[in-house]
Parts: sequence; structure tokens; C-alpha cells
Amino acid sequence: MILFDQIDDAQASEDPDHDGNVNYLEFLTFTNPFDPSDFWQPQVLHSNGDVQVAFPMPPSRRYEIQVSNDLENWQTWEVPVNPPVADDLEEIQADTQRPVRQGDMDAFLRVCVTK
Ligand SMILES: [Ca+2]
Ligand SMILES: [Ca+2]
Repeated sequence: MILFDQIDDAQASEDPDHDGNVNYLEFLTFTNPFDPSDFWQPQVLHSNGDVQVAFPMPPSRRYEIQVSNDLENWQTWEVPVNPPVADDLEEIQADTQRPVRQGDMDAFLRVCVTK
């Protein structure tokens, strides 16, 4: 991708379009680092007694949803479809959920994206 050929390692942690996603995340999620309307963002929903995490999964990447109660110690969110399996070629949507348990409302979730 031409856009990312223009970005060296020193700029990986910068966010020139101020959309909240640094250049390296834009690279991992195939979004445009110069377009603030094009960014990747997981959604967390609480409905019908479930916690649901949904996000687009661009191909050729690995994803894992992690949970923490203190933002320092992270572990895999223990649900049957985590880590979700990305397609090799096309973008699909991760849609992971489980019933709300004690402590869920005080927990933090994050999605790790790697090559
Ligand atoms: Ca950005
Ligand atoms: Ca962007």
C-alpha cells in the first residue's frame, strides 16, 4: 500500500489524522492514516444480559479479545469464540458475546490485533 510506504518506523505511533488510531493500527486494520473518517473501532454492547464485542476483521491478521480489571494485567477473555478466526482473503465481522457475570461491569476489554 503506497500510503504506508511513506511512513517510517518513527511515525508508527503518530496519529496525523487525529482519529485516535495510530499509524501502525491503521496499517494493521487497512484504514487510511490520513482520513479521520476512516478508522477501526471495536464496539462493546450490553443487551439482554449479554456482553457483546463486535469489530470488523480485515484479512491476514490475528485478533484476540482480552480482559483486565486494572488496565495492567490482561488475559484472554474466556469465551468459546475467542480468539475469533479471521478469513484469509475477505473482511468478516467478529461477533463475540457471553452472559454478563459478576465483575463484568467493572472490567476493561481490549482487542489485540497482530500480523
Ligand atoms: Ca489515525
Ligand atoms: Ca484514519
